[in-house]
Amino acid sequence: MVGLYWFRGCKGLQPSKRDRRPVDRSQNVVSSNPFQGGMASVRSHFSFVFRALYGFLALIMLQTEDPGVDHVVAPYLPSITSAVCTILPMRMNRTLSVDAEPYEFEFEPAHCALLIIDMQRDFLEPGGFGEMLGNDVSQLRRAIDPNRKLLSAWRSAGLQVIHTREGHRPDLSDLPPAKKIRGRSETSIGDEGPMGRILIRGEPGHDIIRELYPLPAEPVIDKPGKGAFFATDLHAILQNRGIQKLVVTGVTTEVCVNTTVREANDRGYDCLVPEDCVGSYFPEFQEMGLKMIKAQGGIFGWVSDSSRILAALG
Ligand code: TIU
Repeated sequence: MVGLYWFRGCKGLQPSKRDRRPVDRSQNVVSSNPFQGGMASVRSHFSFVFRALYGFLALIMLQTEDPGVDHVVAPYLPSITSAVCTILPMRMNRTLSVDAEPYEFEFEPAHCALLIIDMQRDFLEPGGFGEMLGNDVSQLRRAIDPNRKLLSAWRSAGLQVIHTREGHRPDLSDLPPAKKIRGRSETSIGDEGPMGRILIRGEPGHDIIRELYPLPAEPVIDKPGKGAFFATDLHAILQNRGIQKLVVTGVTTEVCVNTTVREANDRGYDCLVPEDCVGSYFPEFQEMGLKMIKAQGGIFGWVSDSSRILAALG
């Protein structure tokens, strides 16, 4: 009996017609946001308060030992369910504002994804390929903890997370010869490195560091280039999930993060880069890579830091 009422109440869990709005692919941007303001919002708050009251009553009744409690409680279960179903979309569709440069970055949680770029073992771990090339990995490693905190808050809020990894097929069929020979290094992509074959999918060094390891539900984009949109299905995933804005973190600031933010900007996404969540082996590139993004009124994005994003998430 209780189960039946619960099931009926859960109809509200299905996306509304608004949320199932079509995606305008010809323009490469998603349709307008579904946030409701004004009277609709006031009505929604009232309805939530009343339904929450009923739900509260039902919870008190659940505490009783009365064997007939099923009959008493059942009528209120849809109210509990509706209250939950109402407050979740309300929280997801509110507009949040992050203190940022060149001006505040506004986003609705339901339409903003956290995109974590290439936090891979070979780039970040001591003994990896990055260090083998003579780079100071501590310059990148200081982005780990801020990323961990931001990722944790993003997950707790039920928001979308996407990870990327730079790498190639084991047969190197997607590796441009120009990229293979670039740098004239003795050891290059596809060769045996300190953590397996360098930048090859499936090798230990290619995988994401333990601290930021993806959950099963979080898409991982395997990208053959520096930008996360080149030769990947990232744009399709973002469009299908109604994402309009991105918080972009990861490494390295001036290479894969910068390239991805530029690609995203050209496809109609607004990007916010928290400076403590991105890293470069070179301090001067870290500084300039961020300056370039926010220059000229935010020529291709916004810059802030993780504490200000966490403050906005509340
Ligand atoms: N992810 C990324 O930035 N790949 C690089 O190759 N970065 C360098 O800085 N080399």
